[in-house]
Amino acid sequence: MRDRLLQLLTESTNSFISGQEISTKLGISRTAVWKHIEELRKNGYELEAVPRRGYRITHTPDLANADEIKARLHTKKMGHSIIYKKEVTSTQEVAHELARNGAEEGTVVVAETQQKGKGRLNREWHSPSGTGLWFSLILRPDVIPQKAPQLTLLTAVAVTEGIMEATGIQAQIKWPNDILIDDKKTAGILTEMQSEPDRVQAVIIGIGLNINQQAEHFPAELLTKATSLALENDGTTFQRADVISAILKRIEQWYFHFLQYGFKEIRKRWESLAVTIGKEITAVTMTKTVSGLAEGITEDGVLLLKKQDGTTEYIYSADID
Ligand code: BT5
Repeated sequence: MRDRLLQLLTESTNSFISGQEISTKLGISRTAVWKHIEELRKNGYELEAVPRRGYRITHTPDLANADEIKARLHTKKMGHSIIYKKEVTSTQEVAHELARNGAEEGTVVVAETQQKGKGRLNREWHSPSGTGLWFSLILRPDVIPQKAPQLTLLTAVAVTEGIMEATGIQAQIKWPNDILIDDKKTAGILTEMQSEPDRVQAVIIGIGLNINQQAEHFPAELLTKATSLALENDGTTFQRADVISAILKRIEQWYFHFLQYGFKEIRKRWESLAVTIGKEITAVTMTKTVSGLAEGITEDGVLLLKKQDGTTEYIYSADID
């Protein structure tokens, strides 16, 4: 109910909406409307109430809970079920558990902070409370496990486009899973899978996105290589719920496209948003270090590196310098 009330109020931010209209649209009594409005106030909303005109939101706190996100979502699947936690070890862990227990596709787990946010290869993901978006999304594509890396690239496109839509900031993608602004990392994607040998059961996509951190929120070792959307916006903060809903919308659009038409268009879009392509780079894999010209990606999302001797190396997983 609260998410529908918020939707009505946020859709009419400049004009008032009367208590009567809210009551009719939501099918609840005027007293119930009033109680919900009081509840919003307790949660940090400021609402103007004018006799005969109704209510109008004058200040929205930066909350990224289920009601706030749902109030902004117009998706068919993504985010229909949102599990919001104040604190978790890792949203990936919670999402894995839910997926094993049959959670539906599109389920989102979002947390204010993670005690053990993780990156690839069990690296740490710094997730300070209330500043960024730390969330995991469950997908259940009917594809073979080898196709799962394509979903990392699809997500990178969706995150980049979602950031642009919600904030006007142009980010770029660094293969395979980083989103950068001015060469500094603002988001990372971690794709994990539950699968049988020939069939994916669930793909858990973890997204960590720095939004409202100021410089003092970053540990010293990250300051030189990480940034947040607010830092790229002269310190002015954003509503995290606006950003996550824009991202979920884009993920849904591209995911439905992927299921129907495959990876071709996504690959093109990915290449147009990527910083990596066309540059001399060094890829550090688990077993070796390879330098060369990043030519593009294959249909499966594998990075093509043209070496000085003219041969092409296929890079499946690496860190890029
Ligand atoms: C990633 O790994 O970039 C994937 C990060 C995914 C995090 C999300 S948050 C929600 C979900 N739940 C989780 O537990 N995880 C996912 P990787 O490419 O391995 O990069 C990790 C490296 O990025 C670290 O070793 C640091 O150098 C750097 N790093 C850590 N925290 C950062 C942050 N907040 N912003 C920018 N860089 C960070």
